Amino acid sequence: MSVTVASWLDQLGHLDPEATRRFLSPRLAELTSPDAMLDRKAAAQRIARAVRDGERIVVFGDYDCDGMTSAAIFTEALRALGANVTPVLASRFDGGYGLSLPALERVLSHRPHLLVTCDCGSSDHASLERLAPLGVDAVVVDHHLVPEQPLPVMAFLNPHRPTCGFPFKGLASCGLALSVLAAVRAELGRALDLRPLLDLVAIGTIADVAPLHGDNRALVRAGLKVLGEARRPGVRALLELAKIEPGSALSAEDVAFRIAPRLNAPGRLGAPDLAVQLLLAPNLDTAHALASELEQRQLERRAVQDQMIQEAMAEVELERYRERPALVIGREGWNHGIVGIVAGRLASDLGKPVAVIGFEHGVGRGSVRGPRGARLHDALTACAPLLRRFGGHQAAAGLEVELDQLPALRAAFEEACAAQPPLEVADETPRIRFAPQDSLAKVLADLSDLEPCGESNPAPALALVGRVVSAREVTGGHLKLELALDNGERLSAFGINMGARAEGMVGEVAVSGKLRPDRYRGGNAIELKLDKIW
Ligand SMILES: [Mn+2]
Repeated sequence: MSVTVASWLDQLGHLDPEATRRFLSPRLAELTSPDAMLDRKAAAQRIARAVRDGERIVVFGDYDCDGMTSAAIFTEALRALGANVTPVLASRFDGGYGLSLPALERVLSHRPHLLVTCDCGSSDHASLERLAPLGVDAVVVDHHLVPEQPLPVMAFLNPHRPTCGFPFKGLASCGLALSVLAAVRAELGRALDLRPLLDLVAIGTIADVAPLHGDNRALVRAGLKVLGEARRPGVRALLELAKIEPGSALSAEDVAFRIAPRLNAPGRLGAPDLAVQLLLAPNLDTAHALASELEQRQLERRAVQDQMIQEAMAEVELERYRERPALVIGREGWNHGIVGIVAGRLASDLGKPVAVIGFEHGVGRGSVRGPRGARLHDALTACAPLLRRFGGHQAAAGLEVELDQLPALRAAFEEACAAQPPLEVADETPRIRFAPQDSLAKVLADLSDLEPCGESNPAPALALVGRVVSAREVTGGHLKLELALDNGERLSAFGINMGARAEGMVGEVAVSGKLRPDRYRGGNAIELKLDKIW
């Protein structure tokens, strides 16, 4: 192993060789034993009975990637076991998150004997209570926070239940779904290969920003491989849309930025079923037809988003909101499936907490985002008397408000944000120092063993010192840099929007960035994508 990556592992605290081995090559065979997972057996027994007796099963998932992949996993595996299964997803425009009453109506229209909810259900008491009198059994598979009030269901599988002894709390719902299916398979004593479902587990886990350590690291590492093989028609069509060659090594970043947004697009426009149908498409023809519809939604989503950002920024300039401590902005007709993306963009551009609200008939639903460290839930709590509803986390929250409360909300939210201690803007990218005895190719290969990188396992940037051979500004204001390293190698580096730094850049420089194969030049060329120049 390269000295560079070995010293990084030291820094991470991987001093024990066995723990290091598990980190670098996690195995599915070493997943945490699921025996202590509360209600796993009960869930599997009830689902197995439905399979055996040919009962109608509805699998209900939330509208995001974790919910839809969980629903797809249950649907595909249970169908393979011969079950009668219909997937149904929550809709942002018909009931919103979780098993709302309108969602329950849609579930019941399929006249199920058994309902399995995934990625939601833990706090849907009102809907779940209605099932028993109708003779419908329910199994909840979820990983959201658990209210104290007991849930009226046959089995409630959620590692966050206080009495659940399963030690790894980081599984997303898609990981839980896979585990339940392994138990169903055992109950039925049937052969069923679960590995082809790992691509869906990778998508759901990464998109849900679940921690990429422990069991998730093993699941996602294996899942990315299955995803790259693209045997699933829907995945093959998705990769084509994202311009990713089947057979290439996918990163968690590819999933987060190129695959998940496409799957989310239909749900943001009120048609989440399209995405789950694509994931379940039985052949390439169907997959291609669904994928081109999906791409339409993706383009539509982007157009709506751009329009909203433009309108918001015009108002920011007109009303001089830049000078305010926080931004509250809302408009009749803004799509509330997209307000979250717009709020995130404005928060990062303006560097302050932002609430973006879409109003319909005088009632607004909005998303709140802010710079790292902002305490958004606290700020909303201070505005509670003005809100119909609010919830979420410190880092991302949602609200409902009436139109005539907007000016008062703006004043109260600004005041609450101004009262918070100033944010420390820290550069949080972990950096790994290049050891001159290594070759770039060796370091690049070792860095790929750290994948999947993302939540709880950030991708380190490589920091190195080199002598400037050439530095020039290229079209678009970018920087093209050629460095001579102490180990005798040449390295070309590329800095987005760093073109102005080229002037007068001579002698030794210290830089950092992401090392990657230079696909443009082909062969085994390696390039550094700069994130910082000292
Ligand atoms: Mn989830």
